[in-house]
Amino acid sequence: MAVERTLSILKPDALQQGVIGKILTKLEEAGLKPVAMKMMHLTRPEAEGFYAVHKERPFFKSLVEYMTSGPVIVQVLEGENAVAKNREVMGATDPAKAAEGTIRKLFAKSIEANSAHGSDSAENARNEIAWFFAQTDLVRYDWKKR
Ligand code: IDP
Ligand code: MG
Repeated sequence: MAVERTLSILKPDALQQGVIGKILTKLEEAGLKPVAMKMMHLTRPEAEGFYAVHKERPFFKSLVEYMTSGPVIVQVLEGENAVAKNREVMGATDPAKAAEGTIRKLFAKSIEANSAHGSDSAENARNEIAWFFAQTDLVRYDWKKR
C-alpha cells in the first residue's frame, strides 16, 4: 500500500469542545501525520464551494451554517492508505452508527456536528487538498526514519 494524502477538517464542534489534541492523538496513533495544517474561520463561499457536491441535499444550507459557525482546523494527513485510514478512525457519519473508539463516536454531537471531515477517495482528496492548500504549503517527512 502506498503512502497517500487526504484532507481532514476538525469541525467547529471539535474546537468548541476543546478536543483537538485528543483527535490528533487518534490520527497520529493510526499512522497519519499532518503535512499541512491551518486554523480558519470558513466564509460562506468557502464552505459552499467545499461542499458543492452536496448542494442539492436537504441538509446543505444547515451544513454551511454549521461549518461557518466557528473556527476549524484544515489539514493534510499523510500515511499508508491515508484516505481509508482517516475515515476508519473518524467512524460513520452518524455518531449513533459509529464504531466504539472512533472520533465521531467519542466526540460528535449529531450527524451534522460530527467533529471531523475526511476525503472519501484519492481523487477527491487531491481536489480537496488543492481547494485549501498550495503545493508549497506541504512539508515532507522521511518515512524511512519511522
Ligand atoms: P461524510 O462526512 O461522512 O463523508 P457526507 O455524506 O459526505 O458524510 O456528508 C458531509 C457532511 O454533511 C457530514 O459529515 C455531516 O456534517 C453533514 N451531513 C451528512 N448527512 C447529514 C444529514 O442527514 N443531516 C445533517 N447533516 C448531514
Ligand atoms: Mg463526505
